[in-house]
Amino acid sequence: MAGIPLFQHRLFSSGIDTKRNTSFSTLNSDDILYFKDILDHKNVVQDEDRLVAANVDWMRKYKGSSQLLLLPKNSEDVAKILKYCNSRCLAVVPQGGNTGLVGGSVPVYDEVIINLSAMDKIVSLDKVNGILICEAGCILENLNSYVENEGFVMPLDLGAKGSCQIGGNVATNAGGLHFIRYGSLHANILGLEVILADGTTLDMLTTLRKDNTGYDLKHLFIGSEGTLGIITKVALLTPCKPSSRSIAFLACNDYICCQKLLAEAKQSLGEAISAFEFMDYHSVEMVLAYTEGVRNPLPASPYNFYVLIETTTSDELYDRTKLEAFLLHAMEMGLVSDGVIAQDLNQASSFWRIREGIPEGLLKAGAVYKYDLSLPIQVLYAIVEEMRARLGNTAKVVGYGHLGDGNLHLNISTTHYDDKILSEIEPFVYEWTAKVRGSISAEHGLGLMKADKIHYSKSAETVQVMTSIKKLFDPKGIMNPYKLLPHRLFQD
Ligand code: FAD
Ligand code: 2HG
Ligand code: ZN
Repeated sequence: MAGIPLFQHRLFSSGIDTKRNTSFSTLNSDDILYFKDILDHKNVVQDEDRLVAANVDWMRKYKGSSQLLLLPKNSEDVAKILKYCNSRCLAVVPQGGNTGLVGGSVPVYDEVIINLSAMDKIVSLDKVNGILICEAGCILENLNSYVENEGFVMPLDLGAKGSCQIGGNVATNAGGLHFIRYGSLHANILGLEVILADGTTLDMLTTLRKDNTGYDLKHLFIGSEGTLGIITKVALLTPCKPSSRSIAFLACNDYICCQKLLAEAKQSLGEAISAFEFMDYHSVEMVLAYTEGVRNPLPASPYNFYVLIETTTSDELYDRTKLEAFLLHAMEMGLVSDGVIAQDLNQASSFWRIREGIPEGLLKAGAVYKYDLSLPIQVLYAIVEEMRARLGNTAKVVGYGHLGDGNLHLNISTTHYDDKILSEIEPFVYEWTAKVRGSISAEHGLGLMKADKIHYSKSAETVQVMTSIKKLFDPKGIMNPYKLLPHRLFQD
């Protein structure tokens, strides 16, 4: 076996303390022979460099010690792999583009990594209804380019689009930048094919808009983070591609102005809004400092908040006139201190680069503690200010996110991970969120990071039902163990 140490007990830089489930087997040479028998040899990866990359997450915060990476080429391969792993009690971690932000996509110990990247075929596009069927390993950006050529767009967009896979998006129920317009994947996914832990294929790959024949099981897999089965195919609705897109980059003096601007935008721009993103001064400072070629389109004098508004319609003149009139009105009302509308596609993408570049800027700045909160809009920024006051100059606290959806990304940037700082942040951030009846995961999921924090957002009875569902679908608990639900619920 490759020389990666096999831990029995792990304490992560994120403060998570867990023990390896002793009922899981460890990989042996017969297992490798079996996988080489059912897959091409090149898709049974034991190469140390590739294992190192597959064992660590995007933030380089969570590291596993898996000694095997499997790359199935089709659903049948996935079914054979899972059936075998289940019979041998070998734990597995499904992996897509490995861009997840909660430590869900990498092993905790020696789980076998099943990466879907070799399953990247488009099956069909119904051009009358805009229904796309594809394999789970298709990269989001590639899917978008494909459907755009046919006059459609993907109903979701995110900064990680160049690497994340549609299967990973479904497994995390990713929200992203156009949620305000197209809603959640629960609204856009029409069908799924899923392989369960024991290798059973659940064919739910329908393309019907309406189907009330019993429980709609596909919804259980949307947001299940690889804990119930592996998503192998996806059928989803792709909206018509809007022919016009306008983008404004605005500055606001305070958070109240941002809120009022959102209310006004909803009133005046209505169904045309496709994004309403906000960034505080500190997050913009972060992206400007760490990303080459990105500059603030507004004059150097710093503003406390920035808002990016995008409208998309089928009429360019209408779109632009509406956004200009709105901007003028917002300035007259004193909600906007300065603002600029993109004059061409280059400028539009440079505005988006500022917003989409924040996670990468934070990554380059050093260690980062990420919190992805759903909060009532009135208090959404208060937690950022409280955290800043609490941490003083030990850390940089930044707040940004999908204001139009009530989703704050609270990020705390430090030079290195430090238990003392973490103890100042947690459980404070979770208790605060629970007190205002928010959610501790708006769109990133729970993964390993928040598996044992679920009770802050879900009642004991709800967690109990979730645990029963997990045990029903995956009685041996081999699917992405230690994630989403508290591990202690599965220990004898
Ligand atoms: P991975 O990271 O590989 O996996 C994520 C989880 O899904 C894991 O638990 C994994 O086990 C499971 N999984 C993956 N594939 C499958 C499958 N086929 N079947 C079953 N389970 C599977 N998220 C948002 O919601 N909104 C954003 O705006 C957003 N922006 C981001 C920007 C950046 C720069 C980055 C790095 C991340 C961002 N994310 C965002 C996080 C988001 O969760 C992921 O980008 C994306 O949805 C994960 O897809 P992936 O293919 O990389 O999945
Ligand atoms: C985004 O909206 C992503 O950019 C990442 O969801 C958020 O880095 C984060 O905290
Ligand atoms: Zn986000």
